[in-house]
Amino acid sequence: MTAVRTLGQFIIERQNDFPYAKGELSRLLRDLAIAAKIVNREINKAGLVDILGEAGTTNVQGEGQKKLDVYANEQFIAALQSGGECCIVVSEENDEHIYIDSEISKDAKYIVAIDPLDGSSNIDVNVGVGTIFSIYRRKSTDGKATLDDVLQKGTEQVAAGYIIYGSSTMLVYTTGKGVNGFTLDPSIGEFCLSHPDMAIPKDGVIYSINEGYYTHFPDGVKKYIKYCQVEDKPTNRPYTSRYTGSMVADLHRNMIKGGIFIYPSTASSIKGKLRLVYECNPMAFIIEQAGGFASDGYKRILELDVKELHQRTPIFIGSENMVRKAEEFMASFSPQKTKKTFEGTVQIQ
Ligand code: AHM
Ligand code: MG
Repeated sequence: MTAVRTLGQFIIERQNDFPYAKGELSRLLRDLAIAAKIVNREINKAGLVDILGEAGTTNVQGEGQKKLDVYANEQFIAALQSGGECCIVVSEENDEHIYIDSEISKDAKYIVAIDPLDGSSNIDVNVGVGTIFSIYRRKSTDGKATLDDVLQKGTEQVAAGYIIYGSSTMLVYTTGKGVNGFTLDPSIGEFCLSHPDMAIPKDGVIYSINEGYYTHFPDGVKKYIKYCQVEDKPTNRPYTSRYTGSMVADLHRNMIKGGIFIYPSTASSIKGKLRLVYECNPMAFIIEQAGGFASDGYKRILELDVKELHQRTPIFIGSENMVRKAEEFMASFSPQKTKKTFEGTVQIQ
């Protein structure tokens, strides 16, 4: 019989991967996992208690908040507040970043960005949803951490992960040394290592995009979709289309099976829909650590400048060869528009 390795044991074993590690990051990951279990419990009984539907409020992006959005947000923030390792939380559900000022957090070095409930419109119909988190170390060395500590490039992440609340609940994370997945065993209430050293195939046959917006996509994306649909046996085309409405669920599937997920710019939303800080950067870090790639159609996601908390970006992410092919279509049919300024050539689209 193989011994079960819990997330807690695994985190402690891996702590020595970091020189001078004092266990702070390990404790932070533990706090996030505890909140995930609480949120999971509530999601599992969502149909039975009065937690389905709208909360009657909107977030900073003007999106209606579901009751579970609000609940998940509160749980993750509470876990980070009481854990003592986090000095600032950024959440999709809060306009501004939140300082944690408590006595136990006065020496906290980490900043956490979260999308507490990704794909929340799936909740009311019992389809998978997720949580995404990203962890940075503050750059400033004294005083209160600042907004500059938050606005770091994706390459500066020290850890990132997601939780998928699906037919089973999984926590998948990276600290920059590969990707490992843990499945929640409800009988013992522990995340147990089930997917060690996850690797995304270099090629795949799945493309995930909301084709309902087809007419609003840039030409490069339209041509790439047609490329995916054309019959060509040597390259396994036509590909299969799969899209759930939760980036976490779509990317989790594509990471295991091989595929590409795209949320491009549209005519009405030139920067796309998904947010860089707490959706695209953490997923890009995880996918790159698994051997894949993430691009905004032209540049690596992890190297994009971060100027605002709720900044949006188009994203092409998944199996490396598929993302590179999509980039070729963007370069040929939707070349980037630039203009010359005193500061040099800047992108205008
Ligand atoms: P959310 O975090 O507010 O739930 O929104 C993000 C989600 C992604 O998970 C998903 O891929 C996308 O929005 C779906 O949007 P659309 O309905 O426009 O396809
Ligand atoms: Mg989201």
